[in-house]
Amino acid sequence: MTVEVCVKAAAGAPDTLGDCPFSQRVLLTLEEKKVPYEMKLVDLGNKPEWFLKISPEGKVPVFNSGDDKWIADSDVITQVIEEKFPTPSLVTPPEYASVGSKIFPSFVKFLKSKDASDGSEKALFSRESFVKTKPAKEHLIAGWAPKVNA
Ligand SMILES: N[C@@H](CCC(=O)N[C@@H](CS)C(=O)NCC(=O)O)C(=O)O
Repeated sequence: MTVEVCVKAAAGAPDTLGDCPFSQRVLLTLEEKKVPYEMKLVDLGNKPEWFLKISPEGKVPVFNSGDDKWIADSDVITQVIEEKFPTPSLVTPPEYASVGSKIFPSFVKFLKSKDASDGSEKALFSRESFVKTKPAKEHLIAGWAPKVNA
């Protein structure tokens, strides 16, 4: 049984991981739980037939836990991963339910930061799972350019 996940390839570099936050979320979940998986990169600018069969809406990520049933939507996928691979739990304990609302301000701090050494980048991206799954700098945002500029 192989866990498989289709994620976005970088625009113009189909063999390289792209910059889709929904794909990254699923990859981070698998990495944090140390679930072995096979990653399939999908060129969204040139979607292959096999991909459209398992993802009729043409969206990534899609995931299957080894039973060949492909599931779409990162919210649903991360829930299924949590159920199938409960350890370590990534469910937010009730006492930390408000943590999500603190993440946004730290993103804002990072985005507005003019001082690369103020620790805001490190605070967000120093986890091993982030380092392992982050797209190359040249593919960040650039991958969205055709849509952003459309
Ligand atoms: N609600 C979905 C959104 C997924 C989504 O919009 N993915 C984008 C890439 S980040 C996509 O596949 N877009 C289709 C396209 O660009 O053709 C999720 O949470 O997984």
